[in-house]
Amino acid sequence: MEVSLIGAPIDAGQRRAGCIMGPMAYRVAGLGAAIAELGHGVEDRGDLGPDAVQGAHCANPVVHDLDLVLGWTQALRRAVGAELALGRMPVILGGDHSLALGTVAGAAEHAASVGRPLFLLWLDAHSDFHTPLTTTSGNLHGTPVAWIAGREGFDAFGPFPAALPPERICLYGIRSVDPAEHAALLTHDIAINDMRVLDEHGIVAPLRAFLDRVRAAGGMLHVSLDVDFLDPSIAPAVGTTVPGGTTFREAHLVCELLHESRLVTSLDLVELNPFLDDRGMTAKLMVDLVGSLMGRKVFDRPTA
Ligand code: HAR
Ligand code: MN
Ligand code: MN
Ligand code: MN
Repeated sequence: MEVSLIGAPIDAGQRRAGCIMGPMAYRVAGLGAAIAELGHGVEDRGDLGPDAVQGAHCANPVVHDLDLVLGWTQALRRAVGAELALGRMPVILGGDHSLALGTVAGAAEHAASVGRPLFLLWLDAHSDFHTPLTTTSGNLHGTPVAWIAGREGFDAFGPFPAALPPERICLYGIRSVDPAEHAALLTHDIAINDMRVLDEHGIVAPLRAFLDRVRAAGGMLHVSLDVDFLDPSIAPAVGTTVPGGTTFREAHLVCELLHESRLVTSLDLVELNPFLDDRGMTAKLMVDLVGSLMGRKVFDRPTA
C-alpha cells in the first residue's frame, strides 16, 4: 500500500481545546515509521488548513464555528479525493470528528467517479447522527453520519455527494445516543452495533457480516476511528469519554480483521486530545492499532 498522512488540526467541531495538537502527537508517537516498518510506502503531506469561508448561516443558534467547519470540509474533501485518485490510501490525523464531513465527502465523490459503491465503518461511542438543526450542543462533530446518510438540515453544506444508502453504513461500538439521534436512527435502516450487540454476538461476527457485504459489492471502505471507541481506561485522551468501550484486544482484533479483508481504502483517526493523555498512552495505542490495520500480526503464520 502507498499511504498518505494528512494532518487535520481542527477543533472547531467541539468546544474543548486540545484536538488541534492531535496530528503532531501521532507524529511524535511514530505513526509514519510504524506504517513504513510494515513494508508500505508512506508520505507525510503535512498539515492542511481550512478554505476561507465567511458568513454561512444556520437557523439553530447554538451551532458554532460553522464557517470554519465548512472551510475544513472543503479542503479535506479535495485532499482525500486527490489522494484516492492517485491510487493512494489517505490517513487523516485529526482533529475532531467534524473532519469526517470532508473526508467521507471526498471518498464518496471519488468512489462515484470510478463507479464503485462507498461503504462506511464508524468506530465510535457516539452515533454522530445529529443534523445542525437537531444538535443541542451545537458541536458539529456530532453530525457527520447524518450528512453522509443524506439527512436534511445541512443547507450550508449543500447536498452530500452521492449520499450513502443505510445498508452501506455500519456504526460500531455505540453507547451514547441523544434522543433526537435515536428517533432519526429508528427511521433509517443503518446497522447499529451498539455495545449490547457486541457483548452478545462478540466483536467479530457483526464486523465480518459487514465486510462480506463490502466485498460482495466490490466496494471501497472508509473507516472512521474515534478514540472514544476505546474504553477510557486504555484511552483517556479524549474529551468525550464514555465508559464501557472496547478493550485493547477487541480493538486490535477489529483492526486485524480489517487488514485481512484488504478492503480499507481510507482512514480517519479522530478526537485525540493530547492535552488529556497520560504519558502518550492513547497516541501510542492509536499508532499500534493502525499497525494492526496495516498488517502487523501477533504471530505471523505462513499462509498455504
Ligand atoms: N451527541 C453529543 C453531541 O451532539 C455528543 C457527540 C460527541 N461526539 C463525539 N464524536 N465525540 O463521536 O453533542
Ligand atoms: Mn469554537
Ligand atoms: Mn465521533
Ligand atoms: Mn465519539
